[in-house]
Amino acid sequence: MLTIALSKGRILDDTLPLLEQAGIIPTENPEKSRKLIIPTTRDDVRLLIVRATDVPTYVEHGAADLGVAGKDVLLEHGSQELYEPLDLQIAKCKLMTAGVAGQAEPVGRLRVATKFVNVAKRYYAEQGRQVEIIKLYGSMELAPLVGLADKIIDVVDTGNTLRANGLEPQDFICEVSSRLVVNRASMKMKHGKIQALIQTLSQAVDARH
Ligand code: PRT
Ligand code: MG
Repeated sequence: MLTIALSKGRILDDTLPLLEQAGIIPTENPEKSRKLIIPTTRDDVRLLIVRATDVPTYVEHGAADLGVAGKDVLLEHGSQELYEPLDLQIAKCKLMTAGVAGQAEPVGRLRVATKFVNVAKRYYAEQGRQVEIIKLYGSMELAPLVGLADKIIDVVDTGNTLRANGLEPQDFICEVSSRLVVNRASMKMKHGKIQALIQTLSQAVDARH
């Protein structure tokens, strides 16, 4: 059995067409179903529906053999334990800093609100900049508007969410796309099956570009 961890929303939407190329089609709609373990048309493959940020954890511990996670999530999770054999080139966006449009930088220590605490620490350490990181779980755009922070670090696609809140994208941190991740032990124990899947997915990705 191969177990694949996926999150609902854009990753699921963009991954299902790729999995279909490998004959893997969920037997019920994962977006609608309340089930968290979804069988597929291949009786040796099942899907686990988990939070986007939990995908690396399931795969690292071997509760899932494979998963699909954003590079932002992987950078923040920071595991050396995962193989990352394929860029699926889906759910693309950028990790950026953002702040109130037209507002000057504070002179002293910068306060940065984000759910990407580890990414933020690394980024500002590289810049040699003293910062106070404020951990948030969502609605980051609010923080600079109410004086909780000077800036945020978040993923940005169109920038519409920032602009709608009077913020502007500022410094580019890195490009983000979703990656196939594989558990190390699974890669050894189920090598044939996993290699075949990686190959099929890789061809499906190439065909789309
Ligand atoms: O929602 P949940 O808290 O469970 O987790 P999540 O937000 O991490 O999951 P999800 O499904 O929203 O995102 C999964 C992955 O999609 C992320 O880890 C990214 O790798 C990728 N991705 C691609 C994005 C976006 N584009 C994106 N635009 N993730 C989030 N956004 C947000 C962005 O933060 C902004 O608030 O969508 C909003 C709209 O973006 P704009 O710039 O187009 O306005
Ligand atoms: Mg979300």
